[in-house]
Amino acid sequence: MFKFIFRFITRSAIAALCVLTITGSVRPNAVEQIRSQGELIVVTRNSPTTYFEDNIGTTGYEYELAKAFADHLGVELVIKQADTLSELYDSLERKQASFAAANLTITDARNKWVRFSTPYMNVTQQVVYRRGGMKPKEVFDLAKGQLVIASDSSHSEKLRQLQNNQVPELTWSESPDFESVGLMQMVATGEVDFTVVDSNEFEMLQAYYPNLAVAFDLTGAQSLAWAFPQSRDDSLFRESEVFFRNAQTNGLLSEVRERFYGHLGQLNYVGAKHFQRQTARKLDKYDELFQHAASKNGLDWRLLAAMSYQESYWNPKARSFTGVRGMMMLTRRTAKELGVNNRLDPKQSIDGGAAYVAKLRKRLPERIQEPDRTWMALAAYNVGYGHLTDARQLAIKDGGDDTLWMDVKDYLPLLSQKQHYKNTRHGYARGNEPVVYVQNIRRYFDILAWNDSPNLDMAFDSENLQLTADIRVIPPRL
Ligand code: BLG
Repeated sequence: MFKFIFRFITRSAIAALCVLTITGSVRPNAVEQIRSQGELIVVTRNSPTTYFEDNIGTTGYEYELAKAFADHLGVELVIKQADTLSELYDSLERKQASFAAANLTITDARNKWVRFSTPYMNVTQQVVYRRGGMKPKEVFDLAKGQLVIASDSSHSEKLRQLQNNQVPELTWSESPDFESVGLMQMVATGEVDFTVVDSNEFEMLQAYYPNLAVAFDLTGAQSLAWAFPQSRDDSLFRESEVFFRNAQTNGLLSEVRERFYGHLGQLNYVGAKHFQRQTARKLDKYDELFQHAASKNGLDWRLLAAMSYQESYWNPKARSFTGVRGMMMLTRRTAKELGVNNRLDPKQSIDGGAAYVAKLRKRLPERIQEPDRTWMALAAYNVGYGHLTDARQLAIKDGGDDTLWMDVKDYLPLLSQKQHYKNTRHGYARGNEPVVYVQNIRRYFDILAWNDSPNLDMAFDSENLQLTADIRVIPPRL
């Protein structure tokens, strides 16, 4: 009898196992499903550090990285936009997206319910205050002013930890509707005293809000990563590990980082403040000239405006010691070549400068792709095409990649050192200048592009930011 029962049980178990194996092998895993649907759905937020649309198209650090992962899988990227962090978590939980790519810090609380990918960037949490306002020196000082942050954020988690363990008097307000741009704007306008944002967000937005500064770091280095919903099927997660491993070795990660963060830090407080003031005062007067010249030459008008600001602070009568003149600072020789007879005439100068940079961009070898192509054309505009070519040659000789601005910008400064320039075709050049030149223009361009961005407009518009949103006050624990 026992024997019979035993046999029955083993047989049933084997049968069940077979059914499981068969159905298991029939049901496609996450990666197979994504491939058969032809799309990867990723949830993110609309912000300068993640994903935004400007007039040229869709971009952002997270967007570019997710796009590269979609390419790796051979599918289209579909972006699902969440307005708040809780909305973002919600769509993860409901599995409406394969993962979240949204400047998310790996934290203990989040680690309990999501699975984080390989980290791709380190940040610190920073306390931001307004210059001339109350400057907190340490966490205890935060209780002296109004501190506002985003709910469900890593910042909220950190403040709660501090309140529980060291600073029970800590109090703050939080709302799901706030994100870093809005919070920094509120501190900048004096509506509130402090906020907490991630260092990469501060770095990116600092030029936009020159009257803001970092009071102190609230944390040490923390990692940003993609968040995958917990699931028994980890095929996509494992594929992301392969992707990140490749992205480390083939340079993709450093390229994307360079593209969005490489030029930051160039603009100091005075520079940013000046840019803001001049934009308000002068840009209206010339924007039509920039737009006209841009459309004639297939360029973005904001690039021309950024160049002209870097060249002359939008002063048509500008002149350098070397006799270079006008809004786009044409040399006498280049002006002649371009048929510009009056360099002090804003229209002639802008049209000439636009035609010249467009020509340089065309002249570069085809294997140099955007945006590096534009950055190199700018460098050539400033230092001369010949010197730029020399720097590219130096990069090649040294095992660098001459199609990447990230590499070429390291070799340009060598053109001022004899041991390097003596072997080049065009010899000595003040090679550091075009590097600073390009970085500044990129910075100005970012600011002008954000001013113009249909999506980010809302966030930058102070009328949309009021402390009437869904605010929760976190009281002290005394
Ligand atoms: C650029 C020319 C390039 C020229 C290089 O100089 O001027 N660009 C324009 O005229 C638009 O054509 O290249 S070359 O023709 O191949 O030799 C090199 O000679 C201008 C630069 C020079 C710079 N600003 C546009 O960026 C300038 O004004 N330097 C002077 C600085 S200082 O204040 O006098 O020290």
